[in-house]
Amino acid sequence: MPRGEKVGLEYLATFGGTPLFKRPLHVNKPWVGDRAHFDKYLDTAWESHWFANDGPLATALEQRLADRLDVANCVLMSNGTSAMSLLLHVLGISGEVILPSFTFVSTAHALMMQGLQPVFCDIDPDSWNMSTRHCQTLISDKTAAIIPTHVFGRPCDIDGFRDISRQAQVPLILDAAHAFDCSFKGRKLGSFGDAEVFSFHATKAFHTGEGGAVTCQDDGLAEKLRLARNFGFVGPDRVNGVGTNAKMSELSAAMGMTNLDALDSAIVKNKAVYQAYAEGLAGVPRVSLVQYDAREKNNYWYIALQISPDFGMARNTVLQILQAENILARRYFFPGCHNMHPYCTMPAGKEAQLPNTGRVAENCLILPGGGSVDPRDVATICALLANIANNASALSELFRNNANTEPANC
Ligand code: T4K
Repeated sequence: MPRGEKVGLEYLATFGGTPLFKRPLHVNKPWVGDRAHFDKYLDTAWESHWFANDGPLATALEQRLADRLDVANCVLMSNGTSAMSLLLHVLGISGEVILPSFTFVSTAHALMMQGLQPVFCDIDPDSWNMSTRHCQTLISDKTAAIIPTHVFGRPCDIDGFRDISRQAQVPLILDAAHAFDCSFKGRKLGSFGDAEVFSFHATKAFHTGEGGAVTCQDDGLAEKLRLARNFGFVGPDRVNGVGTNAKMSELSAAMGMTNLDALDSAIVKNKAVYQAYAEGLAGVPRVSLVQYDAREKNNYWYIALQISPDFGMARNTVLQILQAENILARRYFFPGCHNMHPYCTMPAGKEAQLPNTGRVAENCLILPGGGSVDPRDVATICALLANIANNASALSELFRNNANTEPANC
């Protein structure tokens, strides 16, 4: 019997039983490539004493990433949020920007810091990506750009957004933070829209510890980004405009080179873990696992679940039970950006009508995934979820009198 099938509910850790896992299982625990490769790359920085400012490792990594994604330019940055901020800055736009509320809050913050107004758009209930239909209704003469996210690596409706952005004559920026090495119509993400923005944070499918990039086909845009990430320097003592420090260090680039060497085998492992979940959850009632289009390239990094509203127990109670067992599931992206400060106090948040965002944010759960999870542990997690699902009503009864102590966001 898989260990998750604790026979009596009283053995659950939330009721004082021993947790199923001795050590916490994190969502998106970083994976790493070969230590010997890392040492070799670090040695080059160590020996040359070159650690920053367009060093040889960062320059080589940019070229390898551009080749891998089949895009003309990859401009590395210190993280995904700086990449987005700098892109907004060099585009020189002003006004409103349409983005999903069901995404990481960094994009809304980047807009605010560039003096732009976020306009939150609802998602499609099946893909969880920004809805083209709703986006169309939000376009106005103040719209300055559109920024959909490829949520959990599944491409948004790129063709639909391209049409909308062309008609409105505004840039289309794609947030590809989750989507490294994923494809749309057989082509890797990175070359669509006016630009795509990646995060290479440690918790991403491909990472550099901290890092990010803007990819684009336009050489002029790439050049502006390269200057702006280095204070606008066009040569020693010569600055041509406002810039910042958003450069990637050679240490991060060494991590990136190492992980790129190992990425193919890492994705094979991610897929095995995803498939173990797909098999383990197949018979579990009223939960559905996010599906990846097998005709496309996927990184299989996110294990995203939807708990059906008729599950018999609130998603937050499921989360509480899992966490007590040391399965540190997360609620990305709860409660949706429009329900977070400061957006919930602004008309952009208060007046937003986003029913699908609300439903998905209330019912989603992200489970530990990626190659650092042992597929046998996946069997245990799935058996526990089956046990919870099959006893949801009885368990809910036990939780009924628990006060909800979570403070409201707004
Ligand atoms: N757009 C989208 C769609 C994004 O998802 C993100 C970032 C961005 C843009 C912005 O890109 P960056 O500026 O971050 O490059 C985490 C990540 O920090 C963030 O990068 C990510 N999205 C977001 C979805 O998740 P938190 O606040 O949830 O992080 P934290 O510290 O709670 O860690 C998440 C889990 O990973 C925990 O279970 C702990 C585990 N973990 C974390 C780190 C850093 C590890 O096991 N090892 C580690 O080294 O934001």
